[in-house]
Amino acid sequence: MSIFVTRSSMPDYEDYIKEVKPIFESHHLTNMGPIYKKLQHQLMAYLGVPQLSMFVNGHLALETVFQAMGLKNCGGEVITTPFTFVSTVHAIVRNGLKPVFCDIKPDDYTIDPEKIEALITDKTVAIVPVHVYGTICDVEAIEAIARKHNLKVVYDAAHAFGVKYKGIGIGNFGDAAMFSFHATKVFNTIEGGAVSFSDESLRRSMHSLKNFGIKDEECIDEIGGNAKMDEFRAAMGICNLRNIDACIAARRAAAERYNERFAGVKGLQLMKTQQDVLPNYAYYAVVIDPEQFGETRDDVYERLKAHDIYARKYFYPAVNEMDCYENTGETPIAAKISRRVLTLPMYADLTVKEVDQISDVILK
Ligand code: T4K
Repeated sequence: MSIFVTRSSMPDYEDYIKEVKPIFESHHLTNMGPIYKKLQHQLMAYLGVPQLSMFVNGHLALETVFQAMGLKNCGGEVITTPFTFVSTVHAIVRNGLKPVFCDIKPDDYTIDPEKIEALITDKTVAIVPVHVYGTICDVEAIEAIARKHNLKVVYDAAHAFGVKYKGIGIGNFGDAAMFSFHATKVFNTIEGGAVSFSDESLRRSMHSLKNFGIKDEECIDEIGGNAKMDEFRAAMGICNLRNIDACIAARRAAAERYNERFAGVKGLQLMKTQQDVLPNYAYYAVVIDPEQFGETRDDVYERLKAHDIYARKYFYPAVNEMDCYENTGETPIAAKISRRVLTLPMYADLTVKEVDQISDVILK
């Protein structure tokens, strides 16, 4: 049977049917109904965040934050990483903001805070770091820079559901953090996403901008769109949240098995274990040095494919090498990592036997 890079976690069928039954009785399908509110409160407790606004997907959640902060079309520059899924940068650009690419650290692939300050100009309005693969950014160094230069920080925490730093939910760092609840994520609502934040003024805007800017029946005071999470997706979230700890524990077992199998293998750089971090094992990435390993990343990708195993090149090309952002910014480390990285299958249902099967193909 084919093994893909990931496989959506599914709730028990009966559990989901039970959860959606009230929708059939109430006919209340969307527009922040009771199931939306129930999930919102459960997630605020699970993530340990004071405010959470839920969206139809993570991308629109991120896009909306910039507008809610008053940054849309302000002519500002936003410092971000090119080593991410393209959504991060699209969200910036679709707000009329200019992305300025900062290089990443070679050991954990997150934005390098030591390189941020040199990119700050009088037009810089925000920093958008990404907790790539669930590996957290240097949140303390980033906060110090942001405070010194009076910049907003919006984390793309699409991969970081449930991650904690020093016991604090990762959504509490920065001015806002976006989580993705896409089918391929640690926690899914089929499609979905959310933004956590603490500023009360942001709450009203986040709420209204995803609902056409409607304040009340007769007052529309912002130019919003439509990006609300509906009741069926919220029900999926409620069911999946019941199993989340078991899902993360199963991912952990798979990650530990990969680590065991790859320990000491020359030319394979494994993911860094971070101090004071409760991880979520969202992705399992290896960086392949072709000289030491004897094969390129693409060779390994093809060999796995020949065995019906579909690893992915997340994230290649680096965003500033994509056709639509062509050659913007000097980011040699991101360029190098993106050419060498391979994300291996990782999901809650992945068995140790399958991890061994994948590892055998890579190691032979
Ligand atoms: N920021 C970052 C850093 C992100 O990684 C993402 C999304 C976002 C922002 C935006 O968040 P969202 O708006 O998506 O909430 C996938 C996902 O579509 C995307 O959510 C994700 N990042 C990105 C890294 O990966 P594809 O095009 O690579 O996915 P696809 O369809 O090839 O699926 C990969 C594998 O997953 C399949 O081979 C099988 C499995 N799968 C897929 C689907 C769609 C399932 O098991 N069930 C499914 O329903 O983009």
